[in-house]
Amino acid sequence: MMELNLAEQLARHGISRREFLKYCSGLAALLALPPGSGEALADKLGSVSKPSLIWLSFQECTGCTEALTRSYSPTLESLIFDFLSLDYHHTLQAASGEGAELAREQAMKENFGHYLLAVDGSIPLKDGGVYSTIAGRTNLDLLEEAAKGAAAVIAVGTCASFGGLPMANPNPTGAVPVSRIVRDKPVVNVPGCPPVPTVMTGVLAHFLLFGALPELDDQLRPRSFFGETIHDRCYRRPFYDQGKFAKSFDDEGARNGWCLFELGCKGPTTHNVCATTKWNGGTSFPIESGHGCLGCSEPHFWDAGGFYQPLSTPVSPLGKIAVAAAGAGLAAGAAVAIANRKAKSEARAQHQPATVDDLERKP
Ligand code: FSX
Repeated sequence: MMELNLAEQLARHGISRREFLKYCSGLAALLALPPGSGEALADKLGSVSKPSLIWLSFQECTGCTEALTRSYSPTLESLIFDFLSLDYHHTLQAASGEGAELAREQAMKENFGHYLLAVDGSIPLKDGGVYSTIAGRTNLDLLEEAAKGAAAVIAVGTCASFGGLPMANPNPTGAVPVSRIVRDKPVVNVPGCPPVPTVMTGVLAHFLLFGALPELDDQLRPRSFFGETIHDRCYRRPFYDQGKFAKSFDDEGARNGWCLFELGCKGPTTHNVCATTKWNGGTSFPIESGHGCLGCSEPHFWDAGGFYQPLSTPVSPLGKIAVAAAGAGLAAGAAVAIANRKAKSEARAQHQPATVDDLERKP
């Protein structure tokens, strides 16, 4: 039977050309493509054939897959995800046991050099990697084998990108992120615990369109999605600039929708698109629900000093400047920008992923 391309499959699922164009225009804007490129993107994306995607799950909670597949239904994002040839995925595959492992080996062999490898979860290295094994093989062994034939590797979620919860102090399994293991293939980090589904599918769409990963920042994150902080685009930002802060979750400030900075919001030091794309089809995001950002897409967020502690001592000394500046009605935005730079530089010092130069080295 002739294989349908993406546009034909979307039509079969009742997605009109108009809806597809709308999605592509939004995606083009998120990917920072030139204005008006939505239609070209739709034409190209609509005609791609299905590349093989092999998805390995290591030390994680399955939240990343849940976020991607259950965000709301049916979504264009999830349909695009479906139209990759998903040849191996623990949670989603029908096969099990030896049959599943054979499918993985066959997909790697048949698509060597061309398949996409997605990894969620961190990799335990302590005690020979015994803390997480699949079919009797360590995560490290499976990752090294699968990375050899991959065109690119996508680290899905904060665990795969930065170590996440498994790597939190005292890191009992010796967990490390994907970029500490894979050094000779393009690696993109899509952090978030879990990551925003639109970002995940945006990275996949970029690869389908251009055969390459999008431009990355110094943490190997797609610059177009992680170039700004939550705080930069937060709808509560005017209250921050006016020095209007909720002091508790049930005070008058909270009821008035004032800034959650003093309740521990990590928006000023967290890079992600939650404030613009939001979750569940653009319905809401944590800050809109009345809870501060936890900073889940940044390195070391579990160890960063408490979810409900304001960005001040001892985590980020410059957070103090932000609070003081806001309180004094000074240039709080400038103070936060300084705090951001300091936080980034501290994060870089602690976390040393492959460099962008590494990514440009072809296999
Ligand atoms: Fe980690 Fe993902 Fe958080 Fe969970 O696969 S990023 S614990 S949402 O599941 O890896």
